[in-house]
Amino acid sequence: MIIQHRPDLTENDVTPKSAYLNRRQLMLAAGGVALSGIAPAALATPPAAPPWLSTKVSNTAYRSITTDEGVTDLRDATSYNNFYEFGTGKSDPSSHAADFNPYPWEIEVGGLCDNPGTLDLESVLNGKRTEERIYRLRCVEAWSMVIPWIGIELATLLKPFQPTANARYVAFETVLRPNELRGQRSLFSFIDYPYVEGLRLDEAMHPLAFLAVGMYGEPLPNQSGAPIRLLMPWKYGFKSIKSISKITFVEQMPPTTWNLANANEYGFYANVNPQVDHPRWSQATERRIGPNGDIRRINTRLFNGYDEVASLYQGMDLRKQF
Ligand SMILES: Nc1nc2c(c(=O)[nH]1)N[C@H]1C(S)=C(S)[C@@H](COP(=O)(O)O)O[C@H]1N2
Ligand SMILES: [Mo]
Repeated sequence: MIIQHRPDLTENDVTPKSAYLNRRQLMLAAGGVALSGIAPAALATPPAAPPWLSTKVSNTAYRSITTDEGVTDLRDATSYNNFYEFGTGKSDPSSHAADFNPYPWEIEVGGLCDNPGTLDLESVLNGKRTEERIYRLRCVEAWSMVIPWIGIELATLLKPFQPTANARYVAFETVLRPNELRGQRSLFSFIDYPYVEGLRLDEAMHPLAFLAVGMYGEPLPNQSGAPIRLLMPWKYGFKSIKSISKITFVEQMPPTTWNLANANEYGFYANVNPQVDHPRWSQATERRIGPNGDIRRINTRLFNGYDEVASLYQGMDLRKQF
């Protein structure tokens, strides 16, 4: 993991940021691990982000969405992960993060649009103001975190490609690199690769749909989906696909990884909903992994508390289209 001090922190900084930065330094100094059962970080060092990216991310001054909920420690958010490309254990992504080199990076955008093309990461961000958004992340497994991401609205990336009138969905793909991603080499896997996800076009264009290139003031570490990943804060975490290398506008609802693995348990929409249980467990509550590794059980909210998305689903039976 790349650790740098933010040169631009001032006393006027909002407390969550200063608090988590101090906390991070403390945790590093103590070599501490806040969540029990988490393996210590691997010794090998992952490839460093290019300086232009570190600068752009750490210079992000615009904080568009904040919260008064306690922010999860960086240490927990980057050592308790789901990223099956690195393995199925929660500590596998951070342990094996050094195997993966996401630089340089390209995203191919195509399908039903007037301007298909391939962008490198620099072009994705070029001329765009990055912003910080503190989002709740609610995994379908019933744990949750509160994480400060840095990035851009998904719509600002998508619109210039000019999706055509018959484009009704957007499909996303994670990079396929079995040489670097050991989970993609494993003979027995719960899921197929590449990891694929999808959104209805109006969901993708919603202002809350976000592409992150950083978190906690730094470029994304590999275990968190470097160099660019989706965040759909009103949906279960598996919709928030990591390390995106391909985006395609399509007419039909695209296949999605967890739905392919088990359609009875994981729907296409995957909107957070405390009234629609997973067949094997309740979704009414969640384990919130909060500051200082403190874990408490809290009630889960419809759309993870992001009520402003409700109009997207008017007239739909959310039990059937789960
Ligand atoms: N490519 C890819 N993206 C992925 C996953 C994955 O296994 N592979 N796991 C998903 C799941 S289940 C969750 S909960 C979130 C976890 O993000 P985090 O590890 O940053 O908390 O990433 C999602 N994105
Ligand atoms: Mo998840």
